[in-house]
Amino acid sequence: MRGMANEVLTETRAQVGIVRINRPDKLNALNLATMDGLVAALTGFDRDPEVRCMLLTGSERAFAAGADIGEMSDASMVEMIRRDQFSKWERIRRVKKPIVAAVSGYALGGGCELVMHCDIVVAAESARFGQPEINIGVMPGAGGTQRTTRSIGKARAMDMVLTGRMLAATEACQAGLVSRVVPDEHYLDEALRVCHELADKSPLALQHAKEAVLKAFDTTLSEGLEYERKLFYMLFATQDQREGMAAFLEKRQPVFTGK
Ligand code: CO8
Repeated sequence: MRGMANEVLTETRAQVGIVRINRPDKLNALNLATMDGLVAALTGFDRDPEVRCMLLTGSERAFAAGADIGEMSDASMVEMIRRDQFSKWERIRRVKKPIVAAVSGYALGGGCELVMHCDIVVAAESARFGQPEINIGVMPGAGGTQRTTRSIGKARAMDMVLTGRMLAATEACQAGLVSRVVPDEHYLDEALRVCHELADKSPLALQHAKEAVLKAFDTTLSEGLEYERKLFYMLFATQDQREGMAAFLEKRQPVFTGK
């Protein structure tokens, strides 16, 4: 793969921006350099008009086993505040194009939280998900108490966050943390297939749809419905809406240009 920083590798394949976390010896623990690399890769692809969606993956043994514990173990509260690591996570949260996670091995702590920053999650059967921070005397800090609760409900979120127990891929899928589980050897192919499928759709419709779904995490139902309606109306100002509906009526495949 073409590089950015060594910790994060990037590559483009037919309008899909591929981002790979590359610290396999450390189970892809997310140190500061890796987080910088991730932000640069994802925001770079978000700005690139040739890219329509992103695939985020790790290695076979680990998507990411959490924040780098060695980098945090001696830090004071003031030092942690000064590092302001969460502004990087905020930046990833604001990525507009869809991100598909291809997860194999461990997705723990910050790794599981990173999965929850993605939009569609494809997991290998042997993938494991967890928020084990409680076992090292802390708690989740990059959304692990909030996004788990909203996506899998209080009972399961409490179980994960308070016990640190790992969920197997099928359990994570049943709970709603993951959307597809495939045999280990197919997880990357399947995620890439999803990406290519997304790349053929209207990029503006995708971005608006992503924004609307994420709004549901953040607002009341009536405000969310209002927001959805406005985004829906806005799409009628695009050529892609004309093209999509005309193609349906003419019984042909649409060609979306992002205009
Ligand atoms: N940080 C640093 N190094 C790690 C981490 C990690 N999170 N996880 C694994 N490693 C390293 C190990 O130290 C080891 O390095 P070395 O070979 O140099 O000793 C190497 O990766 C391989 O790991 P193991 O030998 O431990 O492999 P095992 O197969 O025996 O065990 C486990 C795999 C179960 C995944 C085990 O490595 C483990 O428990 N890892 C830690 C998991 C964890 O606690 N994660 C949560 C971290 S805290 C967090 O994520 C807070 C997020 C807050 C938001 C982020 C902003 C700061």
